[in-house]
Amino acid sequence: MLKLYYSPGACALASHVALEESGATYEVVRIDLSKGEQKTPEYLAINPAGVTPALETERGVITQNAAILAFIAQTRPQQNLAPVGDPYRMARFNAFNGWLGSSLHPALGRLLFSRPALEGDARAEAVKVVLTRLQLVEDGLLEGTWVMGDAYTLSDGYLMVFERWARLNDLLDPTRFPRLNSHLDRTQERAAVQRVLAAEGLEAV
Ligand SMILES: N[C@@H](CCC(=O)N[C@@H](CS)C(=O)NCC(=O)O)C(=O)O
Repeated sequence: MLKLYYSPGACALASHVALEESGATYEVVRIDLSKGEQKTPEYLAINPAGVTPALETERGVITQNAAILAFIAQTRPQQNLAPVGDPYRMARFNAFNGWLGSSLHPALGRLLFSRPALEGDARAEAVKVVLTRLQLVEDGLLEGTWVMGDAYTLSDGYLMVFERWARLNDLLDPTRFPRLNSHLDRTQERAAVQRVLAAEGLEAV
């Protein structure tokens, strides 16, 4: 059976939502980042990078949200969770998810999770980078009401993770980011998302 290693509210939420949306049978293992459980020898044997998510499959472990999302969508094509039958559109799906993992996530991570916390000019610069990247999604990267246009895909659950972090930290001004705010609200209304939030002990924000 598929087994997801996740940390509540962290970026693994995207993979957790993807599994729930897919209807797959899966189990979850909670890794408490605040206790350093991601660095134990047992977990490093699963993901040597010492981060969540990691998805155990019958063929081995997959890491990186972007790869896990593509795997889930491609192994359950009947669920229409990504444009799996169209190489060009699938590349666009992968590109968006790759950008989240390599650009928006690191920018937010630096601002919100640096220890010691950023202060002064360093913090102001980090805020500027985050807002610039959020603006890029607001103005150009959303193809429609959903990331890929008219239909929900697993990219939407992934984007939701960072919209949640942004809203929780007063970075998602509704006047500046109306599309992102509406996208976050609509995504959190989905039944599968609500089930996952409850399972992780979270609430819609
Ligand atoms: N690009 C990776 C990022 C993974 C990542 O950085 N996960 C964070 C949580 S959001 C983590 O486990 N951090 C623990 C640590 O760095 O010790 C992905 O999407 O899977």
